[in-house]
Amino acid sequence: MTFEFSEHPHRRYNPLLDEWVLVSPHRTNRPWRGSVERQPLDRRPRYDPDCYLCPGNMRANGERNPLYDATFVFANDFAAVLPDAPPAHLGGNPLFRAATVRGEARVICFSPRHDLTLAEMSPAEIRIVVDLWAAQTAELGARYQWVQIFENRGEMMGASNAHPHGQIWATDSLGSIAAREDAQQRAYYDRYGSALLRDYAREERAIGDRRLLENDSWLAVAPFWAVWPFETLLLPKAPVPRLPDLDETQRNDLVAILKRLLVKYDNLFEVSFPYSMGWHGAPFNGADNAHWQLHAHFFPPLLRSATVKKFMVGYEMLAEAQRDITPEQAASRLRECSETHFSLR
Ligand code: H2U
Ligand code: ZN
Repeated sequence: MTFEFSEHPHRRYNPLLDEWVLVSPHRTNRPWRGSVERQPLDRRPRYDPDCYLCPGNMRANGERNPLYDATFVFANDFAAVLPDAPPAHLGGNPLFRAATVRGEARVICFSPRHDLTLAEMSPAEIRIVVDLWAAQTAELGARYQWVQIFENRGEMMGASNAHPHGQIWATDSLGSIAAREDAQQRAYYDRYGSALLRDYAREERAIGDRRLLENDSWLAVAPFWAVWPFETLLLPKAPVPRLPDLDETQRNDLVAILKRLLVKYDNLFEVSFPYSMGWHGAPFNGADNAHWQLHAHFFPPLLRSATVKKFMVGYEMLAEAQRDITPEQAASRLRECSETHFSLR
């Protein structure tokens, strides 16, 4: 039996996290039947008087949102981290370690329109969000080592509200995943003298079967080591450490590729596609960070329809993450998806 990535069980290495994923393609070798369970179109009002993110409405803490007309950022009323948390200390027992964490959490409304998603917003509107992500990163990066920008979209991902919004958590230390990506990129740079994600992007562009989208400044791929069925990694082609470093062209190209990717996602199962996405850029630590390359991860939970999600359970909680369809198959399905949003057809 000669080994085929598309046929035989194997494990793939994630060099960003120093983790492995079990791939079991033989379980899905049946061809895709293309069954799309049509969901009723989720028609929301442009303004929802009960939404705590809509312009002019009252939030949980009694404050009223301004009548914003593009984006709006506010300090999270239930922030997970606080700027003035007292120092944590728990003695010297290695089994009971704790650490102080200080930080800030913000909520960012992408649009005053309650009924839109990033995928449905215009390029000009998305550009304002990109600029805001960059500005927030720069502002908080002056005070905190790590600025985590993210979006939880859809009830399936635990988003509390359908109003288009994301979050920012800035902390004085690197979270575990951020720290691992930092260490892994540094180790690769020390060993090979080039940046892991820049080498990776170059290889993926040459190979092509995991590439989803590309424009002058950006590349979107289904990573070789992806865990989530339709996971995507979005990478700038030129060296860029962080969001604020993106120039005018790179920002406009980001808007274009983001919109195309999100429309494809929505078209895959003809549903407003749930996901968690977020940006990883070099830590604000005063170091040179030549090993870092800015990137965004998209982790969507859906597996085979608008309602069937992947569960990270059993073997995955106890041994290792696992997937059935290969990233190459996922990439091919996404490449076939139209770039016109299904709600407009
Ligand atoms: P998610 O939908 O990703 O959970 O984000 C919504 C955030 O909004 C959540 O972190 C905050 C919650 O704490 N929030 C406020 O800050 N004020 C409110 O009035 C309600 C929710
Ligand atoms: Zn709203």
